Amino acid sequence: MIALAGCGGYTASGPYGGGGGGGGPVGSVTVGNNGGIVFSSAHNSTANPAVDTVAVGGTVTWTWTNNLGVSHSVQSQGSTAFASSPIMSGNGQTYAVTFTAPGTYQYDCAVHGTAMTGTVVVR
Ligand SMILES: [Cu+2]
Repeated sequence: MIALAGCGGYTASGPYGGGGGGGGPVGSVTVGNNGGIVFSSAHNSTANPAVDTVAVGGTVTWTWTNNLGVSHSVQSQGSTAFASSPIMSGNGQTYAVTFTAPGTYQYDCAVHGTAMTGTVVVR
């Protein structure tokens, strides 16, 4: 797991498998399903924006699913900073962020910008 500098509120990890401890409920987002330019919540089917709500300490995992060769990434907006790296085009890759402070965290895709968006609400 890599802890990023800054005023925090989150930690990011690479391929899923980190964590430990008792986090809150998890969020799960699919990235680019069926070749689409879309983030969609696996829990409530919201899309562009995908809206996931997790408890403080909860982890959201993004999973690249059936992308049909289209590249995507996850990058935060606003004053917080998290981003998957590199931009990924395959299937089955994951990116996870554990949110440790309440707030509303908006993100998009570095390739598709505002055409592909999501929000994580932490409380
Ligand atoms: Cu994209």
